[in-house]
Amino acid sequence: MFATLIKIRLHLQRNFCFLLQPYQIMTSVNLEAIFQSKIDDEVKIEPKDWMPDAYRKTLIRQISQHAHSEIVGMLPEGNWITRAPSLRRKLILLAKVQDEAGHGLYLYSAAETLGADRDELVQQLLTGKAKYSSIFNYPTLNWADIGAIGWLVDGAAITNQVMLTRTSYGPYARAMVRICKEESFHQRQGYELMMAMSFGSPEQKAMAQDALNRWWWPALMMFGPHDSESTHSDQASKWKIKRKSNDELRQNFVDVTVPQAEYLGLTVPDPDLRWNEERGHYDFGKINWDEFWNVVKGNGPCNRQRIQARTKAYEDGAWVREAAMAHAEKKEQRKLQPEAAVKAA
Ligand code: BYC
Repeated sequence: MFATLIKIRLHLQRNFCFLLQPYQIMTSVNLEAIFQSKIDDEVKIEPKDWMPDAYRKTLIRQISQHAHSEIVGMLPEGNWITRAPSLRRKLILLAKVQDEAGHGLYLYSAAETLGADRDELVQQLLTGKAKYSSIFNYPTLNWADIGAIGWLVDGAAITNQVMLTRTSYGPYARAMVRICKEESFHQRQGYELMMAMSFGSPEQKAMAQDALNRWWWPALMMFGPHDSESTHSDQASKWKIKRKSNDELRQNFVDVTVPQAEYLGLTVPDPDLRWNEERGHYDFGKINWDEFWNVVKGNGPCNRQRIQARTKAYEDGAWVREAAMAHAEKKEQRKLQPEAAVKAA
C-alpha cells in the first residue's frame, strides 16, 4: 500500500512537477528518487531534466572519452589512405575514416548537451588528462592491419555500442543508433578485406595472420578491466548507462569472433582458447593487464605520436576556428543592425 502511494506520488511529481514546483520545494532526495524511478521505468533522461551531478560527470567522462577515441582512432587508419592498394580500397578507407570524424563530432555535441565545453574537452585530450581507447596506441604495420581493425576493433566497438543505443541518456543513445549502423558497415568491410587476404596468396595469408596475432589481445582489452576491477560499472549499471558488464561484452565478442577466424583459416593467438560445452561459451587465456594499464597510462607504442598528431592538427586548424568565430560575430551583428549591414554592403 505504502509502496503504491509512493509510486503514485512519484508519477505525479514526474509528470506534473511543473504544477507542483511553485508550491513545493523539492528536496534533493525527492529529485533523486524521481530520477531513479524514470531510469527504472526506461524513460530517457533529456538535457533539461534534473540529474545528479555524479550522473552528469560520469556521462561527460564516458562520452568525451568515446569522442576522443573516434578522433584519435582516425590516425592509425589514416596512415594507410595514401598506401591503399587500389582505388576501390582507397575510397572505402577514406569513407570509413570520415565516418569516424563524424562519430567524434556527434559525441562531442552529446557531451555539450550536458554542459561540457568542447574546447575544454579537447584540451584535456591534448594535455593527456583525458583517456581514449587503449587500442589506438598500437601501430598499423601492414595493409592487413586495416582489415584487422575493421573486423576486430570495429567488431569490439559494435559489441559494446549496441548496448549503448539503449543507454539512459537520450542524446547519447540516439547518437549511438547512427554510429552503430556505420560501425556495422566498417566491421563488414574489415572482414571482407581479411577474406581477400586470407584466401589470397600465401604471403597475403601470412600478413592476415600477423595482423590477427598483433590485434587480438589489444581488441579484448578494449572492453576495459575485469568487472572486479572496474571502478565505474556498478553505479553505471544502476543508472543504466551500461547495460552489460565489461566481461560479459568481452565474452560475447570472443564467442562471435572465433568462428569468423576459423572460417578465414586463421589461428587465434591463444593456446588456452577452447569451446566450453558446459558454459556454452569459449574459454580464453589471461589478458596481460600490465600491458593494458601501461598503454592507458600513456606508455604504449604510439601514445606520444598520437597526441603529437592531434596537437599539430589542433594548431594547424587555429585559423579555421578564428575565421568561423569572426563569421559568426559578423552574422550576429547583422542581425542586430540590419540597416548598417545593408549600407556597409
Ligand atoms: N582504454 O570502470 P571502468 C571506435 C578506463 S572507438 C582506455 O570499467 P567504464 C573506433 C576507464 O576510462 C570506440 N581506458 O570504466 C574509432 C576508467 O578510467 P577513468 C571507443 C580504459 O567507463 C575509430 C578505468 O579504465 N568506445 O569504435 O565503466 C576507428 C576503469 O574502467 C579502457 C567507447 O569509448 C580502454 N579500453 O567502462 C575504429 C565506448 N577501458 O575514466 C573504431 C564507450 C577502461 O576512471 N565507453 N578504461 O579515468 C564505454 O563503454 C566504457 O567507458 C568502457 C569502460 C567499457 C570503455
